[in-house]
Amino acid sequence: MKMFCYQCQETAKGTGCTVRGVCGKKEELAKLQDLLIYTLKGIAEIVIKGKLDISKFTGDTNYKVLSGLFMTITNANFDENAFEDAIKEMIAIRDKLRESVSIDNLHDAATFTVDSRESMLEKAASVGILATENEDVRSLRETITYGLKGMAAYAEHAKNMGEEDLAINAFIYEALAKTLDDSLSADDLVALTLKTGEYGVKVMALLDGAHTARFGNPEITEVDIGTRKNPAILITGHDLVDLEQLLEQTKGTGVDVYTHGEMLPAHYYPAFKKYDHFAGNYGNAWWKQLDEFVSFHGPILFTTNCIVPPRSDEVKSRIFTTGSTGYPGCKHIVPDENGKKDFSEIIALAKTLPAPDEIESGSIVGGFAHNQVLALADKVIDAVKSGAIKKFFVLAGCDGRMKSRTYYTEFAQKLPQDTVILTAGCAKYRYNKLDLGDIDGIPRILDAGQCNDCYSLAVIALKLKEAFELDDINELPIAYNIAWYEQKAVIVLLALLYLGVKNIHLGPTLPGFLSPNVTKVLVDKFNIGGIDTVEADMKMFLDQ
Ligand code: SF4
Ligand code: SF3
Repeated sequence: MKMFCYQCQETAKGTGCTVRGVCGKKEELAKLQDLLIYTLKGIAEIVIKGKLDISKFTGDTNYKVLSGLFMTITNANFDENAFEDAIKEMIAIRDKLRESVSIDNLHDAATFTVDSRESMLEKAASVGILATENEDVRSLRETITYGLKGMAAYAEHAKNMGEEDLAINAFIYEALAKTLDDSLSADDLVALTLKTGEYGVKVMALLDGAHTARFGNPEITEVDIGTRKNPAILITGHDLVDLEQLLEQTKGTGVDVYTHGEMLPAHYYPAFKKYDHFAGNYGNAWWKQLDEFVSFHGPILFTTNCIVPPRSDEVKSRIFTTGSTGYPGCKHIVPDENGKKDFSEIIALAKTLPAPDEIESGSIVGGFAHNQVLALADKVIDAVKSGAIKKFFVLAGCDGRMKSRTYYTEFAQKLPQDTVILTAGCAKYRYNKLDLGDIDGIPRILDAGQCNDCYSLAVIALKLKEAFELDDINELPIAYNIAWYEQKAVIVLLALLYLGVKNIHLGPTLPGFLSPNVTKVLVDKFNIGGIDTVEADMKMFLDQ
């Protein structure tokens, strides 16, 4: 076996990528990612055993740990050199921390040494996922680690806006350290998995607060999906601070800015409406980029996942990365000491390239985050009471390449007229351009935003529970049919479980990292299920 990775939904045969990732990740990259995670666990062990006060850390150590986790998320970073540099940097930080305390019996992760790429690869071969022999312990350790990756991504976004909650960083250290601890039982790790969900809620609340404080509350917005005549830049990923800087720097240059994939919800924020050159959304979810980037013609800025290895050098020459993303041969833009990123090279390139080809026209409507939906609460509650709305369906999460995901389009199309879809994340592209009409003026698809805005859906559910004076969130007429792909979806799922949501159906396949016994625990405790045919599932959900 050359490598082993089973962290995403598209893992080979549903069990693990062993030769090369379906995502395009090669053996060397997979191993460097394994070693980076191992190094971060070593740092965590020193922090926990040494009882270090993380609020006293200098030099952005806490942020760098978040970034280290973030860059290993599926499709975030394909640049081996970036991982080699990160490993070296984290080992230097680890060794400095270790020198500041005196602790006996540290784990190898806190002490190992490597001095070259070769030695890194050699070390990585013995510290990957399969180093944990017990299948259930491995499954739980990985579930926690993937949840932490998603948590780190959201914490990093918040920190980019100057917001942090050190209790979240402290939990990340605690949980990472515990994934090295052989004395913990499977039950201990189940408890830690649920605690990861608790911190998942906290981090999404933190990010929601940071976004809305800085950019305002998302509001109902019609987003153009056609094109204009000017040269343009396409921005994708989830980082709204990068978008803000790009919009500022493109002002008055004659270059338009379009969003792709998970950047679409940026249009819903009041702060971005003032930019006339913020033209609209181009294309669909991440996996369609291979075709859509060709017809876009202009430069593309990746702020976070999901990158698909480009097919041609022409497209590659137009790709720029920043933050935790990276791709070999593509220019990576780093901030200066004040956090400012210089996008002038991207803007200059845009001016030399043709305007995008129009691939569709019209508009889509979104902006139904918690504040906007709660502003409509009376209307929504009346519609439920009168029976005009029988059920809400949370169809949120990630999109992906698998053909079986046409299930979600068909499911949305076949839902009865008295149902409303609540969505967030790039999963929405499977149905957000369908004309499903409205119920007494309430659109039948309510898009709350990015994957992290699944938090909004939880807030809406909790408020409805209060409004209907129910004891249990599961008594609400809400069904959860969630699509997942990468590790942010893992933290969203764990957060929903922590909030007590039961009967979640997860598709298009259940995670390969869940062992049969761990799956059984989730079924017994939360009645989690997979998906079947559209007809069978529709009947099952509507009978609930
Ligand atoms: Fe395979 Fe997914 Fe891992 Fe890529 S991220 S190597 S597709 S399991
Ligand atoms: Fe999508 Fe990659 Fe998960 Fe933010 S952009 S939801 S998959």
